[in-house]
Amino acid sequence: MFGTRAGADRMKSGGRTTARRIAKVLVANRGEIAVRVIRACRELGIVPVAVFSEVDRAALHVLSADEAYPIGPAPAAESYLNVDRLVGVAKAAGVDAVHPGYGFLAENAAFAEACEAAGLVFVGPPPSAIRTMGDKSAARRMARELGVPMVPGSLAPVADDAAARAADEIGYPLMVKATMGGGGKGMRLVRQATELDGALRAARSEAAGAFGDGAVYLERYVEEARHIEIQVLADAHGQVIHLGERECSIQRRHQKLVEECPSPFVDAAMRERMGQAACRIAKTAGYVSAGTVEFLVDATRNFYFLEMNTRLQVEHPVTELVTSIDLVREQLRIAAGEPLDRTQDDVEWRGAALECRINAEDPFGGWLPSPGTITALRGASGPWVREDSGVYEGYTVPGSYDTLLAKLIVWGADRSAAIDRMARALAEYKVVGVRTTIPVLARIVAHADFRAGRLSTRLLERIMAGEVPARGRLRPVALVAAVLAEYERLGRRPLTASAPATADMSRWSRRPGWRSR
Ligand code: MV4
Repeated sequence: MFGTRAGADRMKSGGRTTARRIAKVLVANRGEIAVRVIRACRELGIVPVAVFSEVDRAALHVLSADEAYPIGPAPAAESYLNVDRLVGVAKAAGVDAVHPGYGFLAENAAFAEACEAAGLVFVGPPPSAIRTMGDKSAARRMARELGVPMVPGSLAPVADDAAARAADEIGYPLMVKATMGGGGKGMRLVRQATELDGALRAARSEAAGAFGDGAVYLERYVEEARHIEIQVLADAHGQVIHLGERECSIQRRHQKLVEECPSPFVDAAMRERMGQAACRIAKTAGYVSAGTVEFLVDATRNFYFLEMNTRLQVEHPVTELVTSIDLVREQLRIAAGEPLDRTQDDVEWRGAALECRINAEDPFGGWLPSPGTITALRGASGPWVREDSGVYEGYTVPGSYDTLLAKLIVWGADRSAAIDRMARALAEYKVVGVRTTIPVLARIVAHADFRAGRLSTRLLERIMAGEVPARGRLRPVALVAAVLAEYERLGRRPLTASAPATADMSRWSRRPGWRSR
């Protein structure tokens, strides 16, 4: 449909669709997700256009696009969050549409509106759907009206003087959550009534700082909860399908490290029920494009609606590998007014996929960001390994943005095969010059509890404390990955036979002083 006459013909024929030919797209983002969107554009014959801040002139997404435009200084507020600048560049470049990626302006209704007002297609949901779901109270009321299970709590934001009574009705422990928040910001656990005032104050000030709105609501705390989300796809013609769940296996302070599809906790019947609930929520919100409905799942498999993310998510590739559906391609097709090309019955789930996030952070040094020049880089590849990267050897990771460098995504016939493959891929992956999360990821996939699908919130703490998995229960491939990672962490030379005389392998070993860069 892209790069052909078909879209234009449909528009001329005056059918009920609002088909628009999309020939050129502005990618309003940076890093790996900008590269990911550019790849989808290429496969569809769409001309990709990049934008860059002053420190991103030589970034991979800029090198990957056909055209690239400067949008301002390094701070995101002056570049990647600058609505007027982005819309101005989009018009000057003559694009038909704008893809926001994730983060930055992806869930900003005003940006979607500004695009539409300028005659540009926003590759995402309508502004009204972004607004409804951005307000967690409104989203909760909608879910409640649909009869979707929810954690007991307040449906409207609570005032300070009404909070104590509302809290007594809900019962302790409970959570204070930012109405305009999401992803854990402006969220506090309250174990007993004496902690309520302090938690309210802390959540309100964090929410006011992060979202410009200090409104909060209360929710009963679900112990030992799992965080499971459903991917949905909705077209502009009222069709909504779900692509099953993802589970964030391991996270730290709401930063995800490992994600997977399917969840080891979800069976076909539960997937069907959660999927139907997610589709009903999306449909009622007038949702269009790819979106994600988040649920909490308790120990006895009851699920509760949490919130809807109105964007493409970082972890979308695990769903792509298991369903064989290219989510960015579908977003672009949907934005062009195309109907979904399959029904719910056509969606099939095959095997298992895992994603590990490789961040430029020092997990053994307080997880501090580790910007700097990547002096040596060897990615992972081979059968059923996908690397979505935003960096290259010689690239200098700026300190101004999120630390995500790349994502390693693998597919296996089952979860166990995928874990073995991830261990192998992590053992291949080498980054020199900046510290990364790779050693921790290698420990995670080597851990018996992770392999058994026991994904408790305390697992990462135990792994970081250096707990050694039970003897004899470790798969050799995972053992190799973990040992290699440990050797590198300790600054030892790799355990290899002597290298060919002609090859300079020295940069692969971390020489004393590399820390100082
Ligand atoms: C909760 C919860 C327990 N009870 N809500 C985490 C991300 C954000 N979207 C919501 N989160 C939670 N909400 C209630 N009512 C526990 C979490 C939570 C969590 C859930 C699953 C897996 C890991 C977690 C880590 C921290 C908090």
